[in-house]
This record gives sequence, structure tokens and C-alpha cells, in this order.
Amino acid sequence: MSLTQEFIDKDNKYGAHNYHPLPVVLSKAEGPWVWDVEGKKYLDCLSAYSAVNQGHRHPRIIKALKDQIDTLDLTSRAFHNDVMGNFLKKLCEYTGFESTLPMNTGAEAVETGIKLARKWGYEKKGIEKDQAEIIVCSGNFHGRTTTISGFSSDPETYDGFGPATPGFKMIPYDDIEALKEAIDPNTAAFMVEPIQGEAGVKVPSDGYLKAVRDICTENNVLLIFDEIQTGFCRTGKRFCWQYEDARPDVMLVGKALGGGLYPVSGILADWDKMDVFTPGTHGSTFGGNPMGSAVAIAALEVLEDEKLDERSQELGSYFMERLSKIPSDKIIDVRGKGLLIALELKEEAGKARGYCNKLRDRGILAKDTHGQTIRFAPALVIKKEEIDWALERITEVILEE
Ligand code: IF1
Repeated sequence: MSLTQEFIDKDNKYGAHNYHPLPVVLSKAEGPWVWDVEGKKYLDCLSAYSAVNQGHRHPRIIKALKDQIDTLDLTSRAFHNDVMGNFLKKLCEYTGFESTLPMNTGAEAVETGIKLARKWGYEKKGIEKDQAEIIVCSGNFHGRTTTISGFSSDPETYDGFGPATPGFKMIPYDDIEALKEAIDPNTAAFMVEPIQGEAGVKVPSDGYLKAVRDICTENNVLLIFDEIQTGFCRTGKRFCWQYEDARPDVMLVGKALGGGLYPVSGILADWDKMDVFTPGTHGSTFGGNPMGSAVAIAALEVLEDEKLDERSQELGSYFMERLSKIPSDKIIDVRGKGLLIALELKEEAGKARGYCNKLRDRGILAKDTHGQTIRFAPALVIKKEEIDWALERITEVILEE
């Protein structure tokens, strides 16, 4: 039996079967590259769903973590520590918000945003107790808690996990009229991804982000952008909403904030929203811990110093332009922003999963999403010649009969 199969069997024997991974067992990583236990090298075009924007094992981020664990580890928020404040300041400066509440996973940031919106609705908008509503979009992906799964439009996400948490209303994505009609006096917030990642990198119409910003302002509804996947330079700007200057009331962040090394997430808001949280109303054991804080400071510094927003925009345009030129009628669409890219195949071209298997055989790890779409999201530190290397192989796979 191969080493690969041995590891896969162990995963399946002892671990819940809540994933169906590609049959690759990774054992080493550096920059945009990963290696499997057989010593085979791959270009990582998933980047842990955009959590590895700075590249695998970035030396500056590793050093920050190593230095931190040699001095102070987990303290809990029952006491202050000498790292979290520097992280909070850095994150507020990087994002342009007055305050932040640090958590660990994206779903925790989403849940924190939901709690803020509800409490703000009762205390500042005057919504009747337990009547607050949050509008979400079909095709959304905001995480896997029971509340979040409950307002998914994907049966695979919500089936079997009911009853759904009340207080959520669903409208179509990229539909301004639907938002206007859905808002009523009980609406506390509208929560939406600036690009819907899991739905297949759905990029909304130009002007949508600004339009929803204006509608929320006019109706005293909080606008919450979930930038957990689109944030931190992935789409070619620090945050995707900056393409339309549609500053949200609350921004949710995670993934790449942890520099590919450590779970760090949070929400950003100005004080007239964040002040609904008072001592004892929210928290988490690891939120704001010294290790995550040290890593996040370094992760943000890398984004700034290596100008990964400009790099993502420039190389993403190049990648998409070259993908669009692949001479094949199997391709319906190439879309995205920056290095968050999707290639959509015709039904008759066969399932995207089959193409991902062929790409794996040629040394590229990419993930299919919703049947016909292949997502390409390499680390933002990728070089132009590495994109050319990938394009050669992607073209071979697409043109293969
Ligand atoms: C899985 C998807 C991506 C996210 C947005 C919140 C979260 C995510 C926009 C929650 C997380 C991850 C979760 C992971 C696979 C991946 C994913 F396929 F599930 F939908 F990226 F598209 N908001 N997305 O994308 O953050 O709690 O995971 O830290 O659950 O399989 P988390």
C-alpha cells in the first residue's frame, strides 16, 4: 500500500467523514508550493480557501510566532497582555475602523456580527425585543454553525440541522430592488459577501456594493460585509468593498489575518456600533491571544510591505486575461477580481472535479465548487512565471479530449 493510501485510510478510520478531499497527502509547503508524502510538488491554487494569501510558512510570520511562544502564550481575556493592544491598533489602522473585537474563526466573526446587529437594533434603532431581522442572500456562505447553516440556501449545508434560528430573511444576490422591498422596521442589518466565494466566485454587477451601502444608510440598516474570504488583498484591494468606496458599518475578517499559521478573525466597526458590547456580553477563550496577535501583526505587515494588493490586482488581471484566451468552447466564463478567479465549464464538458483530478496529476491543486466551476486562488506572493507554468498545464487539461 502507498504512503498516500496509508494516511488516507487513517484519516477515514478515525476522522468524521465531513470532507471528501482530493487524494493528496501534503507534508511540506513553502510560498505558493506544497509537496505530498510521495515527494511530488504542486502549485497550491486554493491557498486554504484564501487563508494563505502571504504564502505558506512566510518567514516573517513564522518568526513572529516563534518569538511570541518563547515569551508569553495563552492568557485569556481575564487579564490584559502586552501584545493584543498592538494587534488591535494595527488592525484598526489597516482597515480604517475605530475598533475591533478579536475572535478566532470566520464563523465566530460572523456570529459576533449577528450579535452586534441584533443588540444595535434593540438599543439604538428601537426594534421590539426579539423581533430583529437580518437580511442575507441566497448563495451565501458564512460558515458552519447551526445559526449560520440555518440561513444557507444550500440544502447540503442546512439539511438535518434544523430548527433554523429565526430572524433571517433571504433575498437574491446582486438584486437591489429585492433589498429595498425586504427592508422593514424590524430590519437590523443586511449581511453579504462582496463576492460570493463558495457560490462559485459570483461577482456582483458594477455599482451593487455602493447601491446597497446607500440603501442601508437611507433605511438606518447596518451594512455588514463578510470579507473573510475576499479580504486582505485577495481581490486586488485591501478589501473588496474598496472597489466602490462602499464602507460598511461592520466588516467581518478572518482567514489570511492569521497569515496561514494561526486562526485569527474579528469584526471591525466604529464605536457608535461596537459600544453595544459591554463586559460579559461576548468573548472567547482564545480571542485576542498573544500568539494570534503576534502572527496577525506580522501578517498585516507582510501585506503592506510586499504590496500584495497591487500584486494581486496586476497578476490576477494577467491570469484571467490568459485563461480567457484558452481556445476551447468548453469554457462558459472566466470571472473574479484579483487572484480570486473562477473558470466555469459547460455541463457537457464534464464535472469540474474531473478537471481538478487532471490538474492534480499535472502538479496543480485547485478546488471545484458547485459542479462546473474551478476556483484558482494561489498565494498572492506567486510569481508571473509561476502563473505561466500553471497556464500551460491548465490549457493542456482543458484542451484534452
Ligand atoms: C469549509 C466554503 C470557502 C467564508 C466566508 C465565513 C467563513 C468562510 C465568506 C467561515 C469559510 C471556508 C470554510 C471551509 C471551506 C471554505 C469555503 F467552501 F466552505 F465556502 F472558502 F468558500 N465567510 N470558508 O468563505 O470561516 O469558520 O471556516 O473560519 O467549511 O469547508 P471559518
